[in-house]
Amino acid sequence: MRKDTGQIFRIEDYRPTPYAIEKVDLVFQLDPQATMVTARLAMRARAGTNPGTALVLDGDELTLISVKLDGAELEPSRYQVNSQRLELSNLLTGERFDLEIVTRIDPSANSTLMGLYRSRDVYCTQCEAEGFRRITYFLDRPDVLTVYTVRIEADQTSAPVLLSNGNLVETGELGSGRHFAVWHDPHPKPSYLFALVAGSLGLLRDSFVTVSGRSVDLGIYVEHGKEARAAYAMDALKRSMRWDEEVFGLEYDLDIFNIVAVSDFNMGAMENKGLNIFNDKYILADPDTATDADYANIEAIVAHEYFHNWTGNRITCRDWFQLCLKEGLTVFRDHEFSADERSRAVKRIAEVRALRAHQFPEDQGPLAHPVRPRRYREINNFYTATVYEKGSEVVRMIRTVLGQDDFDKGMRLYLDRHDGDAATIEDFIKAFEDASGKDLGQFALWYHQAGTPHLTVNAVHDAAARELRLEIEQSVPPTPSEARKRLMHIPLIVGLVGAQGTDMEASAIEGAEVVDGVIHIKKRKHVVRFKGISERPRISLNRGFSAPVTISMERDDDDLTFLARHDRDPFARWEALNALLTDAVKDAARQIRAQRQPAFEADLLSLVGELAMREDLEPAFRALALTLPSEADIAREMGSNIDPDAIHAARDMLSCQIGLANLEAFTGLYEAHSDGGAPFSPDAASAGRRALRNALLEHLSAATGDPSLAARQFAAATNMTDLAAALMQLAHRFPQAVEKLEALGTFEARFAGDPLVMDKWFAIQASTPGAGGVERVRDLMRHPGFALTNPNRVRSLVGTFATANQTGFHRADGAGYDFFAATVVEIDARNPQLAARLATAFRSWKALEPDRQKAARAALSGIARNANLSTDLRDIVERTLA
Ligand code: 0A1
Ligand code: ZN
Repeated sequence: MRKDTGQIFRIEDYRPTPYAIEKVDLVFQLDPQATMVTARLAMRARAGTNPGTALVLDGDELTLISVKLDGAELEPSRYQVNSQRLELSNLLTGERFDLEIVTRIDPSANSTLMGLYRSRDVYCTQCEAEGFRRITYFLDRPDVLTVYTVRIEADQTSAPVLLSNGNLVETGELGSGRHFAVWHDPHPKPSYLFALVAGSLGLLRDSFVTVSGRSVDLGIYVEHGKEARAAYAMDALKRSMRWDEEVFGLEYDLDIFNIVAVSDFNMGAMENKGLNIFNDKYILADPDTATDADYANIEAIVAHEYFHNWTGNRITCRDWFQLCLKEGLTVFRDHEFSADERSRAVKRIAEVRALRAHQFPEDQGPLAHPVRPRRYREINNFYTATVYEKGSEVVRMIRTVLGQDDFDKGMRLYLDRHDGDAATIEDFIKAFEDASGKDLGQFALWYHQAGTPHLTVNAVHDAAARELRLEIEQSVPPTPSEARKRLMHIPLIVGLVGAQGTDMEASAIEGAEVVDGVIHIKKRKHVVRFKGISERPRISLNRGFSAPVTISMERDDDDLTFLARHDRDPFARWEALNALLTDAVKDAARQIRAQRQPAFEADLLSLVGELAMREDLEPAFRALALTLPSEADIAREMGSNIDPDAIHAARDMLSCQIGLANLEAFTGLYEAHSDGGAPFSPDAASAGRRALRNALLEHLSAATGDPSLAARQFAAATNMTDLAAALMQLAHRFPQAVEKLEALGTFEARFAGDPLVMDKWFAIQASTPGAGGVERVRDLMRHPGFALTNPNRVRSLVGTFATANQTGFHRADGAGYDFFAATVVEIDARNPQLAARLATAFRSWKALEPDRQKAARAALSGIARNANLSTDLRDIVERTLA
């Protein structure tokens, strides 16, 4: 494993390399334990580089075999080498020179899943962010772009498929059962976009004709026998290609686009030029094995990786501090794609729920960092919700601030001006400034300043003056490394809802710049006056979630109820209901902690029922209305002194009360939404109906305390969505019932041979509430279907336990923390990235009640005491503890 040097990388230290690489020829002689890699680099000294300047190439766990300079083997005295770097000092060559470097690597022993490794006998690569240096010594940084030609030699029987980036130029036989293929990628690219795949794989083929009439061969490579399960991903790919042409004017630029699905992958997928590599979880789907959520994820991730071809590949990042340049923008693009393909309203609510669940805790805890960070110790730890999801929100806000037309012009200018560049966030912002003529100086703080801004809003209606005054005050809480914050530019969309439920129009608005309904908050305090408002309106705040902020405002339950019924903005309508539900659970949890019996307002129970029944609303929205805030959502909203047991009990009681108050109506609605044996379709409308029915199942099961409805659904289910939802109710709500035991057994017997489906079985059990979670998860780690070496298995069992089992992980005696900490350390020895990511589950430990805080600190300190931690894990643990 790479040794922890403790080095901190700083943005201000950026310098271009003294040498450029004009082209590279790579030859891979693949062998499971001893792959030989020959890299021929055509080097050029950049203007201004002094003769003799050292060339320092990055490496990681490499064995060097030989180095040649301009064809002549170099004496070992002419270079310094260790497994981390190769330095050629006193490089007295001409402006141009050739280097040939031969290294040997062992893909079978590579358990980090970075560089060249094996996943079920398939050779594959992962090079972002710094994996290419595990293949050969190189200038392994994103601002070194070069043209790659790749020759792959391998055993013909075990590796009939040989793939790399770009276009296939030659194939042939080598004798002794070996063959080769040569790939050439004409587009200069950084090393992190290099990819190679070799193995025995099944293929689903298709083709796509681009807007200018070029035909592109499409291929999705999967495990043999699973080709049919790639059909949905292929469909999503073709829709993505068309959408990017129509909406962003961006056409694909090679003759081939391949995707490979592998079983062992640290993240979701990777956008390597012309050869995307995917975690198979985000490719494989059919009705029997994939849920509606799986289908939606596949569509979104296939689109995301494809969209990177322009935002990421054609225009890449100058350095890793600029990661959000490609990720925030590409997430924004995939969100827009899904919104167009599905329901925009429902998609937006889902995005906000995810942002609050993943990014808000990050921004409000010890791991907070700006969307564009200025320092890092381990770049792998910056593939975060802040860089991705908040980064996307910032792009969305640019659109809100500029309006669609200027946003489109700015995008066009950015794409034209920087095609082929390794760019920065400053370049990105400048393109929008130049295109719109607007100053985004203050707005740019969204990239530079960590923390979730907070708005305090106070509304005063003056009937005599026919005026509504909104006093809006902003603050940004301190975060690690930034105690003082500057004032932000926050685009806030506000609606004033009149007694008829329609929006009231003000005759004039003063006190802030208001353009097309967007209030531009720029000062610490604004008093915004809406003129000509004779009756008291209900205030619909932050419509469409126009800014990723938290807001406090006194609003009584009647106003929220009114907005939940009438607001024309679907996000704000959901938000009003969500606020009511969150407050109800918070209050109930406090009662329980004080040993008192909580009670819920009858009006709230019937409001939920009413929204669930509203035929004018789409089923997916009604399902969201029925979905209570999660236990983690409630904990986040409570902020401090958190007792997960009380929250769990309170939330459960509310579900039971909602079910009881609407028993008949919900039962009828549940029956009415049975699919009646109709063939499965993964489209959004059908998925919405299933979501509604499964949300009803939850409240009905809670209300009746009877497992039979879930058991019946389990027996009758004709698709994985309904099957898994039923199994979850049985497992989570009826731990003692025979129906639960039977269902778990049936599921296991039916899917034992399908690891991706078994992940659902593991996850459902890992998230089963109660103190027994630790023991259950520990037992399941011995299940033959489990493997500590496979990231998907680890995430579904160990990861789900720590992030989705509040009562198990946060067990009062600290056993959950201790078990988890020990497991993370064990994983770290093999796969540092995976271990570090898991360990972020501790990030909100300071919000817990004092006893749990103590236990969590002890577990974290225990991890930190290990002498041999990876840089990845040490970085997370030390920042979390600080
Ligand atoms: N660029 C990819 C994410 C990614 C990052 C690092 C990886 O290393 C294991 C893999 C993938 C994306 O945004 O999809
Ligand atoms: Zn991405």
